[in-house]
Amino acid sequence: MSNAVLVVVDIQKDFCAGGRLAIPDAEAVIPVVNSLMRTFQKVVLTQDWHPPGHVSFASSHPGRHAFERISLPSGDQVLWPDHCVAGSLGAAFHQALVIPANAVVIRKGIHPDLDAYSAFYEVDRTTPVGLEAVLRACDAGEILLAGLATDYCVLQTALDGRSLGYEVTVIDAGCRGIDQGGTVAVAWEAMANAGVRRG
Ligand code: VGL
Ligand code: ZN
Repeated sequence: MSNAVLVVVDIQKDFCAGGRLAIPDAEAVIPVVNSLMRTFQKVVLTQDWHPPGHVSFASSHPGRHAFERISLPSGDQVLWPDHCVAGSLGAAFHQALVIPANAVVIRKGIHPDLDAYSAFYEVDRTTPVGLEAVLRACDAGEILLAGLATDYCVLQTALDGRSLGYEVTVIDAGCRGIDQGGTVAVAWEAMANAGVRRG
C-alpha cells in the first residue's frame, strides 16, 4: 500500500475575502482543510508566489485588463490582477490555517516569464515545481487535494497527478473556484474524464 499525501493548494490571503484575487466563499474551505491536516502524516502546502511585474499580471501588459486572455510563448494565458506578490501580506497563508510543524511548503509561479498553476509543472509543462520530488521522497502513490482555486491550481495539479500515474482525489467541500463563465463545472468534467476521484 502506498502512502497518501495531502496537498493543500494556495490558501492565501489574496485569494480570500478582501484579497486582490478574492475567490467567492474561499474561507469556507479552511475548517475542512484544518481537520484533514490533523489526520495526515504528510502534508504539502502550496503558495502562489510571484515576483513583482509577473507575466500573469494584467498590469504587466499595457492596455490589457484582468481576466482577458492573451497569447504568450508559453501558451494561452489568463491575465490576473496583481496577486500573491512574493513576500507581501497577500501572499501569506490565511491566518486561520493550522499548519502542521512538519508540513512541506512549495512555492510556485516564481519565474517572471512563466505562470504555474500545477504544483507538478509550470505552464511550459516541463519546469518542475517540486511536488513530484516530495512525493517520490515519501514513496507516495496517492494524493488528496483541497484548496484554491478549483478551476486553476487544483485542476491542473489533479490533471498532472493523473498524467504522472498518481491516484488523485479532490475533496469537493475543501475547494472553491474563481468560476468565470462556468469554469468550475468544466474543471470537474475534465477531472472526471482523467480519472480523478471526487471526495
Ligand atoms: C491561481 C489564478 C492565478 C490559483 C493562482 O491558485 O488557482 N489562480 N494564480
Ligand atoms: Zn497566480
